[in-house]
Amino acid sequence: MSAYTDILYEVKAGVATITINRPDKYNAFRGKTCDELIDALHRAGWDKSIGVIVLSGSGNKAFCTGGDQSAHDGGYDGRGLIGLPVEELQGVIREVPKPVIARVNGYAIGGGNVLVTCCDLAIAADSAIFGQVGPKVGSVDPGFGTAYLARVVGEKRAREIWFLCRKYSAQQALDMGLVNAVVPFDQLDAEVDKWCQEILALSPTAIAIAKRSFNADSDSIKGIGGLGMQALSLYYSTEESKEGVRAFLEKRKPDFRGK
Ligand code: 2NE
Repeated sequence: MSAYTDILYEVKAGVATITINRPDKYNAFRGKTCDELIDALHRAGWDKSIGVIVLSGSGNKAFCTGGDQSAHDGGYDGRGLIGLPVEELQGVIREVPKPVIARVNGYAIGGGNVLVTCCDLAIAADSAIFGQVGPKVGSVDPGFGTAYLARVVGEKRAREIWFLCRKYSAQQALDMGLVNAVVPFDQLDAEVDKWCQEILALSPTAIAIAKRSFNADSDSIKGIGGLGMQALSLYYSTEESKEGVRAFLEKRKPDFRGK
């Protein structure tokens, strides 16, 4: 892939940092963003000189707010089943044989929260805000976004997150096990670096085996995701789903019951 437009890719002393660089869209991803993220994750994931991958968003407002709603017209843009190849993106985070750390610098909403869920570790600024919004905007992220979230935070909490679409503070995310640490925003980079350095001092092969063995237990969720995306692509063609997208773009409350 030639030069990236939607992401930044930086390598420094064994750490690859991949940053979604669409701050005007609160780092929402479109099809091209997903393709670039997949490419960069493969690039870093199979480079033996790299021991840790950090995934982040640019600026101080958002880590990632999921699918770009301005590129959604009865389906997102892109080459995947629902447009966005999100299940491939989530899969590659899990498949690269090294830890992927989410550096959560702001809103982690919708598909952005799912990226945090899929990352091996997550370190958040105390200003970060987490949540799912699918049922508010005519969508859902089935598979790792639902079933694996339940593995991470527990069934009751995961169902609450999806059925009520509330927002959660960084401290609440820490309490429920969605993130590993919370620090003031101005200490975020130092904290992420500290975790990277500790990992870099350890055996990369032992870590790769550990990561794959953790994954083996939850890999069947990939099948749930594939099935769910098939259903989602049909749901996107309904008036009920389209009402959610329209309402978000028109900055009003959706009216699902009348559809
Ligand atoms: C993040 C949040 C909570 C912020 O709310 P607020 O009120 O502080 O700001 P506002 O005005 O909503 O957003 C600021 C600007 O960012 C854009 C907005 O349109 C707005 O632009 P301007 O009006 O200033 O020009 N923006 C934010 N998020 C965006 C997005 N995802 N796409 C395009 N533009 C976006 C609030 O903005 C929010 O809840 N955002 C999430 C929106 C959303 O619906 N995300 C997709 C969820 S579904 C998904 O990710 C998904 C899936 O369901 C299945 C598979 C894959 C992905």
